[in-house]
This record gives sequence, structure tokens and C-alpha cells, in this order.
Amino acid sequence: MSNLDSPLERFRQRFIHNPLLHRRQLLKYGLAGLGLTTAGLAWQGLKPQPTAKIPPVAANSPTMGNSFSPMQTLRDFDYGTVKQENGRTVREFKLVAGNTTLQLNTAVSFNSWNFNGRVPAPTLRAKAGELIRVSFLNQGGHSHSVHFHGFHPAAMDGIKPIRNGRGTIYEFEAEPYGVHLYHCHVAPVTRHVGKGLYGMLIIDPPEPRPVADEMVLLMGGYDTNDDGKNELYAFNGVPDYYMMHPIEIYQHQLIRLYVLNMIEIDPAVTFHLHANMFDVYPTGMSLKPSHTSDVITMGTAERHILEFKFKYPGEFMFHPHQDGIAENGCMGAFKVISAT
Ligand SMILES: [Cu+2]
Repeated sequence: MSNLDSPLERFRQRFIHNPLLHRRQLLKYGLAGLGLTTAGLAWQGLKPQPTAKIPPVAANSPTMGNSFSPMQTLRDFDYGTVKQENGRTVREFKLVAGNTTLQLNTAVSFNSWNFNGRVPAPTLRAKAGELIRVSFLNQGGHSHSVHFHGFHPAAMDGIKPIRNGRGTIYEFEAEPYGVHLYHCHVAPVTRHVGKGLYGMLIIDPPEPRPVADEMVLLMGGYDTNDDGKNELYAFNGVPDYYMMHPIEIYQHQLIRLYVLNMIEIDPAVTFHLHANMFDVYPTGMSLKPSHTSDVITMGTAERHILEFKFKYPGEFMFHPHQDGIAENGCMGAFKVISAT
């Protein structure tokens, strides 16, 4: 257990009187971790191999008053429905735009616009060279669209507004490999993205990357009073979630973070990891790191793969080094579990 005098524990104590927030759940050695391992094997289409050591995640992870749990969406990859067409692998995905109330903290509810009822949207994942087919249905009440980053024909660029109640299909080749994004591109884009219409697209290289405990961290900002400034920020949708509920990982285990800055309005933020250094794979478009650091700067829509292992057990924070942004919700921590 954490030391009650630690800054992390003091931070948590500020919230525990709150009935909307759940105390941390006891670890349940259920099927969640096994499911990830099996999915990983199926994905690679290989015989059993060494797999990443991932602490089990309770099926009833805290939601902090929301309809989804950032502890679940952290390692949740949507591989779509796979089909073979003319000798080619097609991955079909479904995105539905809608509106959901997000509970950002005990005082602030936020009317989000989102894909599939969650912020960020599902992390879509395919392999380089496959065909991606996304069925989009707009039930959001306003016109929306889905604009993907990566190579695709002009007709698939997702800048044409799709009216409420209508749908369309986006189809394009999964290229280039890397960590990309998708978002609504209806003007004003700042508002549509700020309301929550964004997600990550991961395109894996032809040869799989080394086995790792993989997770996504998307940074977002919330203009809660429509004053043209962000009042709150979050990793994966819910402010301060991973401070209240640190991400459990194992000591010495390779961790692969897919990080994306989707904070509108503020020009750029950094990502800083405490007590460690990470290898940087810019835009995830290389198999070798460009350099090693403990801080990286990202403008809006910039993203990278960061890899590291923790040498020491304990709790270690991560956050942008723009401390006003960190202290307004864009802060989290890893809880490194001893390997011995
Ligand atoms: Cu939109």
C-alpha cells in the first residue's frame, strides 16, 4: 500500500469522500489479463510465444461516474471484424457518433460528442497492407465526419459533413505503419474535437514489434464554459483518473505507450515520465528509436510510441510539464509491482 504521507496518497485523499468515485478495487485475478494474452497470440497468428506480463484488470474497474472505465479503454484495441476479399484481408469497423454526458469530476458534467459512447473513441488497429473499411453512422444531432490521418484517396479524406441520421463508408489501405489518429473534421473542428470526437488508429508493421505491455494515452482538453479556453484536461477522457487509480505494471516488463496529443486551443504540451527514460519512435513509423529522453514535446495531433521498463518498484507519475495543464487533470501514475 502507498505511504499515507506520499503526495500521491494525499492527492487521492482529497477525493475519497466523494460518493461518485470508487475506492480502488482489490485485484481480481480474472480473465481480463488472459484475454489480452490470447488476443495478442491470435493477432500474431503464431504458436504460443513469450507474452507480456500484465497485471490483471478487474472487470468492474472504477468509472468515476462514467459509462466507461479508462482502466479498460487503456489496453482496449479494436481489431474490427476480419474478412477475406479477393485474397486480401479486410478489417471492418463501426463508428457511431452520439452524445454522452461525461462526469469530469464531482462538480463538472460535460456534454460530450463522441464515437461509440466513449472519449477517446475506440483505438482501431490493423496491420500494414490490409484494407480498412469503416462504417460511420451519425446519430449526434449535428453534422459530423471521420477524417483519418495516413495515406488515402481524396474521396476518403473525411472532410465532407455527414448529416445527422445519415452514414457513409470510408475505405482505404492501412498505410503507412505507425500510430495515427482520426477525428471529426466538421467546422469548427476545435469544437468538434474538443467535445470528444477523436481516437487513435494504430497500424502495425508487417513484422510485429517485440512483445510488450501495450497501452494508449490520449491527451484531451475540455472547454467547460465555452470561453475559448480549456478548463480541464485528461488522459483517456476522465481528468485525474490515473492519479486516483494508478496503472499497474510489472517491474522490468517492456512497456509500449502509444501517446497522442489531442488538446485543442493550447499550442503544444510535453509528456514527461518520472524516474525513467523512454525510447522514442516518432509517429511510430520506425522500428528503431530516434533517441532516448524523459520528456517529449507534441503539438496538437502529434503522436509517438514510447518504450521503457521500470528498474524500481513503486509509484511514478507522468504528465505534461506545462504544470497548469497537469494540475487541471492531465496527470497520472504507474504503480510498478515488484518482480520478485
Ligand atoms: Cu463533428
